[in-house]
Amino acid sequence: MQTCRELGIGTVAVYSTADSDSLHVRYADEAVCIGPPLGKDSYLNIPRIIAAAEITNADAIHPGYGFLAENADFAEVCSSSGIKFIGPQAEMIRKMGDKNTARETVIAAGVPIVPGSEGLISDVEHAQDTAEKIGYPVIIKPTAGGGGKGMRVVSEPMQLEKALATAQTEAQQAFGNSGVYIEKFVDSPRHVEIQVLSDQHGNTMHLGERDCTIQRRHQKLIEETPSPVVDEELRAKMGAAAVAAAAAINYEGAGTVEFLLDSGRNFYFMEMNTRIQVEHPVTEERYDVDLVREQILIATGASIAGYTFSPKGHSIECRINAEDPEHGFRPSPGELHVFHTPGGHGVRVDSHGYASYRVPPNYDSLIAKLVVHADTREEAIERMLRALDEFIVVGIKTTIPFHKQVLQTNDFKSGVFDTGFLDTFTYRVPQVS
Ligand code: MV4
Repeated sequence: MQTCRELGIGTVAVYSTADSDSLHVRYADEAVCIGPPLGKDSYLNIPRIIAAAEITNADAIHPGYGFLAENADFAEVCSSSGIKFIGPQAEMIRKMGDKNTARETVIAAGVPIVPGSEGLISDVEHAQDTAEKIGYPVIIKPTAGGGGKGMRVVSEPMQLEKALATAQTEAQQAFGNSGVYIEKFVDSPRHVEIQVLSDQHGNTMHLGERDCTIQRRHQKLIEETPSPVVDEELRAKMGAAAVAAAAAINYEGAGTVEFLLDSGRNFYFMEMNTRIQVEHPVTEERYDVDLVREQILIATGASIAGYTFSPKGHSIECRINAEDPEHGFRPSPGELHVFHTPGGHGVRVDSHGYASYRVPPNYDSLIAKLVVHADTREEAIERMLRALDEFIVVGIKTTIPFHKQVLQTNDFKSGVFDTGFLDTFTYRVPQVS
């Protein structure tokens, strides 16, 4: 909506009754309540959202990064209702949404993938043959999953039959699709993803990587660009692979191609996210670009041919969640009695919060993205620590003190760590807050 205001485009917010006091509702030119808190009654209710667009005469819908952002049926309904879905066409979402299809699609485009099954696993014998051929440990993944949901690591043949049955049952329950595939398990990888932009005229480009290795239970907590372990040569290779993956489906819009990077700096395609992501601001800061503006321009048919970027410096994002790091990151909803956000040179805060706002218990716990930009990684870490100190939230627990501790560890400062980082990190209750 900030971008729309700059472009002179009017905005309509949709909201559930749990979000009537959220800042996005106040910021919009118009707002339409689409129902009660449960997703199926509001934010996941396609007819209600289309109705809100129709009564307000909306030309387009920006799906954000939650709920229906990667829902092919929604993109299709928008299109058949004469509303531009700001993002890719339904078929593109479908091709990447089914992870086994995505794998087969990118293999054909020459993108490196982890050795694994050819197609979905048909039966136990197929699973055994595949695992013998690629070697243990292996990982079973649901084809309808993504983001780590429902994955199972199998370290020896004895466990395979049972793990397969459990994975298939869980996949059926969680996604309504029991299809699974098998990959060689990559030990202690880093999560490095490439930002891509594709226009409607067949042009695709990449805007470098984001390193999202610091995660807890598949929830990213800290993201940065550039990755401390990616050099110009590797960036060019990963960038070309990401562009090939997007081009293979004739992609449109902003997308992210996710890779695992192993300790030998080999990279493997994992999945493609066909939406703008939470962590896109780190790319915006280093590349000096408004990615949402690019999404909107691409949706109107603008060309990206001739775009060049001069990436500069280092950017880090810390996700400020309404969670209690002292108690296993349990949700901590409630009123923000004080909400003082940091500022100054190189500091950006994206948030729907304000003093007296009540964080509802219904949705994701992200309340702010704290993003810094500086010339070097060392200076970005110092700036982030300064900004975290300035960020005052009274009323609920947040991840702010957790971030302060992570950023001061020698492992984080060295830049050399893997996705197991938080398994060995112990949060200590601060003596003075
Ligand atoms: C893997 C893997 C190891 N080997 N695939 C998790 C998110 C999903 N997109 C892919 N994931 C993984 N896939 C193979 N063949 C390990 C993970 C993984 C992981 C990846 C990135 C960041 C954190 C992670 C935590 C656990 C597992």
